[in-house]
Amino acid sequence: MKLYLLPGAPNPTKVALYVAEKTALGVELGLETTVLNPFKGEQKAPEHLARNPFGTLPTLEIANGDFIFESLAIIEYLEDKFPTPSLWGDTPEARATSRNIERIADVRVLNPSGGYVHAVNSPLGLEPNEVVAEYLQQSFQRGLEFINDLLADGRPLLTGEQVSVADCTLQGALQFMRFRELENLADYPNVAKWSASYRERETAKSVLIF
Ligand SMILES: N[C@@H](CCC(=O)N[C@@H](CS)C(=O)NCC(=O)O)C(=O)O
Repeated sequence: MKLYLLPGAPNPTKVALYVAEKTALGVELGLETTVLNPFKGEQKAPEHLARNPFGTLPTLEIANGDFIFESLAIIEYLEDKFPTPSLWGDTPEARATSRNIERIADVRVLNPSGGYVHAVNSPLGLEPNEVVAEYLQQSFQRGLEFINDLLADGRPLLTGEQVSVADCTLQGALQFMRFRELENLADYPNVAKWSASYRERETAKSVLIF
């Protein structure tokens, strides 16, 4: 399987952290990874558009030659291929809860914070837009507030004692804000504590560049 990534970007980081966590648990995923250079526009080059017509990353070429280009679909495919140990949890209830938290981290934090970064200080050189930035900031702040409350019970990781896909997703989002010096967790002390602790993991150190 061939996995294509972009450095520092939220969705590729989510998948790269998932791969690092799964590998650290002893699973050999058998991935050949290629990192594209966004500053050279490699994600919009004809070779990549042939894999993924949206010209985005991550993209995974799977066993039958198909290309999968939604980060969660990539993770679910790898979970289906390598179900144990699971990065969702061991019971239907644990899996439902961790999927719920992951969706909140993705839909309510990663997506709006990614758009916010592009509206304020885009690494791809997009025009700043204050109105869009304000709207997206309010949106991801609500997501962070929820996660901050969730962590108030002292759990070390987002779904409890064990690492899950949710941790990978939230850290992918926060790293992108750090990259553009826009991360501000002052109002979310539990998220700040979780993030500092997560970043001490060897898996995180092997992936995160900001
Ligand atoms: N919904 C997709 C989003 C993929 C996406 O937009 N990736 C961004 C990086 S986070 C990208 O490739 N941006 C470069 C570009 O659009 O040129 C997913 O979950 O993977």
